[in-house]
Amino acid sequence: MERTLVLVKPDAVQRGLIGEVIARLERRGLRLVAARFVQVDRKLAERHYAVHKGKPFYDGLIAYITSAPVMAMVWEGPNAIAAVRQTMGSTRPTEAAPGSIRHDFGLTVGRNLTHASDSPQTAQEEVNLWFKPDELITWERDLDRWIFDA
Ligand code: IDP
Ligand code: MG
Repeated sequence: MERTLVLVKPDAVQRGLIGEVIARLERRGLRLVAARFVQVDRKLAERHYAVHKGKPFYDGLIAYITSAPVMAMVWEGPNAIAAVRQTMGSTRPTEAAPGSIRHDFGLTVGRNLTHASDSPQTAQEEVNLWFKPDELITWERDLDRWIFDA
């Protein structure tokens, strides 16, 4: 079982797509662990995107992620990290697979709607950055045995 951080970024919040993103992750079979609606401050933005510091798009990225609230969530399931990245689609919407969120709702990399952790290590770091341990809910869903095979 893996856990991964998902952000519905400011453009998707402004466009009324929080429910759409949640619906797709639920329909995929993933299980919600935590959720918080957050106005991101510069400090959190810089910590979250530290790996991109110094890149040409960094200042624009910090402005983007702090421009309106985000819906931060943790989702879990078998292969959750890869599954959620796939549901989001490639970083550039024009390279994202048809049926993915970035394909279906996006045009440009600077407004690509969502964030999802890209590896087990970043998933753990990002979950810890955005949520306190007691905000992560461990629970069982009656449907789990029909979706998870372990
Ligand atoms: P990811 O969100 O698919 O993991 P990353 O390469 O980690 O993609 O980049 C983080 C975010 O930075 C992207 O989702 C996008 O919002 C933004 N970004 C990445 N590359 C560019 C670019 O070339 N121009 C503008 N923004 C970019
Ligand atoms: Mg990334």
